[in-house]
Amino acid sequence: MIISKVSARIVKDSRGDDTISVSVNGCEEASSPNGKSTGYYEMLSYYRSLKWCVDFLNAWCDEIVIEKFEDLIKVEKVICEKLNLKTACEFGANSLYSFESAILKALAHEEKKELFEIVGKNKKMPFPVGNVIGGGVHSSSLKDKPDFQEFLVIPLSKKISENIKILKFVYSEIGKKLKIKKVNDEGAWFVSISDLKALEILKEVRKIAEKKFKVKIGIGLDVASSTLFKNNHYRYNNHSHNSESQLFYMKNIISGFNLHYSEDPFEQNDFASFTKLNKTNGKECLIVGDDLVATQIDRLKKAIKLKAVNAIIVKPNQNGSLIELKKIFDLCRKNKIKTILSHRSGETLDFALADYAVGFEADYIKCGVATKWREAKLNRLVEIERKI
Ligand code: 2PG
Ligand code: MG
Repeated sequence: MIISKVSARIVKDSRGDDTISVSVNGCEEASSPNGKSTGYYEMLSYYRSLKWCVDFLNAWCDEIVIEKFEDLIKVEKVICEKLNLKTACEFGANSLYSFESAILKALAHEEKKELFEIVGKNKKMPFPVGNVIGGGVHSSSLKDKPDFQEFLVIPLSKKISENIKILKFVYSEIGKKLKIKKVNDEGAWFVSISDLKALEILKEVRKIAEKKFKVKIGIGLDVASSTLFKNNHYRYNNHSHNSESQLFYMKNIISGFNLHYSEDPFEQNDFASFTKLNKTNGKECLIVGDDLVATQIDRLKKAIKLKAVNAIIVKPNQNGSLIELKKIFDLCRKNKIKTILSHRSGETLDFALADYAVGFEADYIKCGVATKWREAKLNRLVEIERKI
């Protein structure tokens, strides 16, 4: 395939914020989501500005031959030369990701293949991680909301269609229990409730669902600690912790609620506390770095060296380069670090995340439960399961 025509435009994400959407050779568009609890170490979304990147792509006239995934490197080289950049990621994580993803979609179209087949030879179905009760900055307009950003459910059946059924059941049972209809940025229940009460409800509903479906179901948290951390303390609604007492608090929550998954239990610079928690609780629970690693290979290498995590979140638009993403997945596999390919809180209807999860062989995919933006990815996973 030769890249002959590139068109880019500004579209809205699920929160109504602007983002970029790109199409190559008139094929299906690829767009980028937007985060809200953004990490300090993620790449900037755009070089100069969104409008500037859109204009740059619309003026693209380099005819590059793309025959396989690895040929994306040719595009990255041209971008670096044109803009005098050290790495193509500096073109902006949103602009680079949507451009590269649009190229792969066009290649899949031309080769009459599925996108996931272009991404990798092996295929693996991820377990879904669904956000069912919301808090933190994703529920920022609510009073007395949970401090933890996300209360997560992880059904562990081998069949994705079964897992999605379980997720939806748990989500709706919790809604009934809480007697609410409002949802937050990610479609999770938007409710004034304490962290511990939310965890209790999760535990109760998990028990009901495990009995009904006869499947093991994990529960978890995205603490999103960097957003709680101010002046060296984690500031909760009714209490505050220094790093030592935060460690104690997290250990107790993991053991007390038998958590399968704990994301960003400490702020993005505190490798040392991650290492301590991984040492004591890493056998029973995934100690997941999101803002800590921010989908940056150097930070991943540091986390591996310090044994700070046993799992990481990978967000394509924290980095931008799909070539780098592949390296990150390979490095994780080599070091037995579990991978969770993740959406952002401001999503688009693009379902490519599902194809990347399968093609990159992610262990988990975090993409929410309800709302059309999250369901686009889940439905695509079911379609892929049928095809493979
Ligand atoms: C997170 C994400 C997605 P945001 O913290 O893991 O749930 O949130 O996209 O706002 O960074
Ligand atoms: Mg997170």
